[in-house]
Amino acid sequence: MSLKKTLAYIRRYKNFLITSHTNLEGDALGSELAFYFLLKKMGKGANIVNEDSAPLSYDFLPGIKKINKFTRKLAGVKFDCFAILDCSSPQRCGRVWQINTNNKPTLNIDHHISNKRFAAVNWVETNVSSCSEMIYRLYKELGIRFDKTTATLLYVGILTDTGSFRYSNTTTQTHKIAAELLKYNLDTAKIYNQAYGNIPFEDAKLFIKIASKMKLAYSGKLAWFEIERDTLKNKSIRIDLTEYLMNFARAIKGVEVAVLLRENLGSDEVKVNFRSQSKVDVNKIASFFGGGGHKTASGATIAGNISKARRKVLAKIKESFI
Ligand SMILES: [Mn+2]
Repeated sequence: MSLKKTLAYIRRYKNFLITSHTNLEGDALGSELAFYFLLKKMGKGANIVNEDSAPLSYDFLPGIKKINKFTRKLAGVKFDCFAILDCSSPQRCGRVWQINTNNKPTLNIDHHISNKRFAAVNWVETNVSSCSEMIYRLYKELGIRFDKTTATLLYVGILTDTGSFRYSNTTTQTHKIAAELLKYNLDTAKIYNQAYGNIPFEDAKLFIKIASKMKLAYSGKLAWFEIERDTLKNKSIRIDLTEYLMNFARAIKGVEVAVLLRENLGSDEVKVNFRSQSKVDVNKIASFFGGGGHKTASGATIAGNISKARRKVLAKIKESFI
């Protein structure tokens, strides 16, 4: 139903503004760029504007230079349809959401279970691995051919959102799509190394420093870390530190939930990331704190200092183990 409306919007409008969530990662960037190229192949205009800049580790993505970080100048960009990808709520777009002062039609394409259905057209599929899988579907429905660039972008989106095809969101369909994308001459070993290798030694040391302070609770079912404000001050980190830490914690025997608490630079807030093996629904836990995400991966921002946030979060998670 909403796929039909999505296709109608894509056919009807001529100039698109594309955005995604803050803390950009592979699926957000891959689906934005693949959607951008889809529109270009249809002869339409498109601009990508995000609240945040793309992490340096995604420099290798074809077309990455098309991605703009929000500035006042970009607030004047012309568009007749506003597409928000891989993003569950307007708050997660940051200031980009406010560009739409003339209330142009909004289109939300997303796979988060916590999606707020905030746009005029909401195409939300919570059983697919990634937003990139949905963009793949658009190419198919619209009869637009893939090429090496677009196949790479969608493959990277799927690769990163499935944790390299190992999370429970990986389906038969996910593998079928990946198999088709591989036909476009993709060097999967090279892509994997670009996405997960190339770790600067400074980043590795930072990872070790934080990981060495990991703690277990609730009979080893919870692993948690903290990153204090000063740890990341004046550091430019290339890797997705959260992903590395969470995957490390989740791989430990007996751990069912992993939590990372990070003091925000410049404000009295704590950003909390949650990961679960499968049993515990961390979307529910993050939603309790005003955030959201997926059943096995979610996040929230909690006001106050880190020790208060830690007490609240640990108490809430305890309920899942009783
Ligand atoms: Mn995603």
